[in-house]
Amino acid sequence: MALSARYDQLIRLMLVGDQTVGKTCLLCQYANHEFHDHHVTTLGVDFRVRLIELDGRMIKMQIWDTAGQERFLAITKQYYTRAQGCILVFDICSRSSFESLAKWLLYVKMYAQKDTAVIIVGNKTDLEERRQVATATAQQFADENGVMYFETSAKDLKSLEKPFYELCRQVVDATNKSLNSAQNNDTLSLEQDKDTSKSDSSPLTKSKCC
Ligand SMILES: Nc1nc2c(ncn2[C@@H]2O[C@H](COP(=O)(O)OP(=O)(O)O)[C@@H](O)[C@H]2O)c(=O)[nH]1
Ligand SMILES: [Mg+2]
Repeated sequence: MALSARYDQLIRLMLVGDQTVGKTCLLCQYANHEFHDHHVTTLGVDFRVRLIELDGRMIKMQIWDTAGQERFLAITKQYYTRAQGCILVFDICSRSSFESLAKWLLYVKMYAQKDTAVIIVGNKTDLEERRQVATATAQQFADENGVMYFETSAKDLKSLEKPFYELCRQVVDATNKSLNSAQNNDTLSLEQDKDTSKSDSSPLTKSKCC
């Protein structure tokens, strides 16, 4: 069996955000340890994979890279529905890309599943001198929306490990939680079935003795 095929769980993540904030670069760096200086417009969607170990289990992350333009929304919409985790990316050197976060959050609320995990990433920290969005401002926005905030540079692989790891953890925890509650429901309905069969038998018992 190929090494890449050995995993315990597959999770689907998605990168969203305005055009040129660095979504494709983040993904290339995280999955393939490469950085590209030139911008190539993402057409619709593209994906890459990366395996990480979490609590002794191998998790295969399938990470979808979407185009930031509205004209691709019709295509990307269906990916929201399947994503278990979303990374909302903005460029710390672009105030407008930060202001767009409200719109991207709205799309997640509109099209993704209710329990989809979300994090916000402020990218391009290597361009600190051109920063337009203070860390505290972005952190406050994240806090107000109940999500975690991270800052990254697509040039620095180390800065990407934590956000992806945290999102992966949130998705795995949510999956375990829903599996547990499904199992509890099964147990409950089994017990209810037992009870019903008991009460079903009681009229018989009664009719016997009367
Ligand atoms: N300095 C710097 N440039 C970046 C970073 N991330 C992306 N870029 C550049 O920003 C441009 C747009 O990146 P891209 O990944 O194509 O953006 P996307 O449209 O969001 O996918 C490209 O020229 C990248 O080289 C980063 O962290 N630091
Ligand atoms: Mg792109």
